[in-house]
Amino acid sequence: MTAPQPGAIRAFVAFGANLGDPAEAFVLAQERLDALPGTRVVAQSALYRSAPIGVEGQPDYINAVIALDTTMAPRALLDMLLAIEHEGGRTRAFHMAPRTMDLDLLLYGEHVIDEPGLQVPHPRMHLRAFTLLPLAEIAPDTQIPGIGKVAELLPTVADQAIERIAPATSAGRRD
Ligand code: PH2
Ligand code: MG
Ligand code: MG
Repeated sequence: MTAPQPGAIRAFVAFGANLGDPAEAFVLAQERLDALPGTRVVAQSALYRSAPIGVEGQPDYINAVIALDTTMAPRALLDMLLAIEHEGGRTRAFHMAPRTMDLDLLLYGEHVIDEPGLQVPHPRMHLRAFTLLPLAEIAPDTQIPGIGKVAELLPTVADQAIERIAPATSAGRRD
């Protein structure tokens, strides 16, 4: 992947869905992210299917990772992720409820942030094949601050079943 635009931060967002039409939700997420102020979607992984981790008896998840260049502050970006989830039909019936769209901020450059509701790097991203595989597909050399390089972490999640199902549909550009 190319270097971030001057003045912008390269951020990575995890997409997850196990309700409704995940492929459609993924396109909506990319369109809305690309339309944020000072923000461009610069890459997206294929879609990946895996069994839900941490919860039983739910449909499989469809996961992917989106790379952004943004001048938005991390908290403002997080607020926008929640707004896009809402537009994508996200409800919060209970903890770990099936969802039409989950957007998690994985990385914001090499910044380390630990605030209520905003932890970057995402504290479990390096433990999950459903974040590491799509991230490795688009940015294998990325450093997870305090953890290591994405490509070098892949063997540690090799026991987690995950299937790459389709190249992503790019949302396209408005300009
Ligand atoms: N998200 C969760 C809990 N478990 N499992 C998979 N496979 N994919 C997810 O995105 C996921 C999960 C909470 O956000
Ligand atoms: Mg979330
Ligand atoms: Mg999540």
